[in-house]
Amino acid sequence: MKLAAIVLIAMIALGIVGWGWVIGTTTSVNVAVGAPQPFKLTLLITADSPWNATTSGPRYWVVTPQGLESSANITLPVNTVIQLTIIDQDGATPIPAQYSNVEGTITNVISVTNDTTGAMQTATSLDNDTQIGHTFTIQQLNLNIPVGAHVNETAEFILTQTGTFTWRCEVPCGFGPAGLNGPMDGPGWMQGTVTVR
Ligand SMILES: [Cu+2]
Repeated sequence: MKLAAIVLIAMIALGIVGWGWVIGTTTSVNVAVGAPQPFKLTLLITADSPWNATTSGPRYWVVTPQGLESSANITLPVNTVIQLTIIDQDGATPIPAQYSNVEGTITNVISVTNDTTGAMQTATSLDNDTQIGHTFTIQQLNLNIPVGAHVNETAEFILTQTGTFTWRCEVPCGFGPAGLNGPMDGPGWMQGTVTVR
């Protein structure tokens, strides 16, 4: 009788501990699965992609495990940390000063690694006359990321609004007297859409 009682108490205790463990484990697993993982977006800016038979220009690409894909239509998840890397192989072009400040990234910073020296720095702006190659800008979402010339740059941001928006480079890096033609007009070159969903 005594032994049976001890066994019963032990079984109840084990049961409680066991269920507690299961519930605890299940809960923590659910939290881990449910929390959105950061989304990685890697963009490459080539300096001289062939625009036509005789002319070449700078172009944004999306880097994927399968290779380079068009940047004409980029899809990003809403309410998720986007870890953006931009590799800029192009040089600097003077740009309107208003686009030299980092806006809309987490704590409004970018992290810039120089291609040649390997030196890394965080920055809240870049010099608009000498340091900026291009920008990755979504005006409708108040996102402006100046991209250094010949750098590997990272930034994190969260988009909280769903919809389709226009991304564009605000550096006059195209053809024509004002630099606004060609790639600046070309979807998948210096502009495109970002669909947030
Ligand atoms: Cu550009």
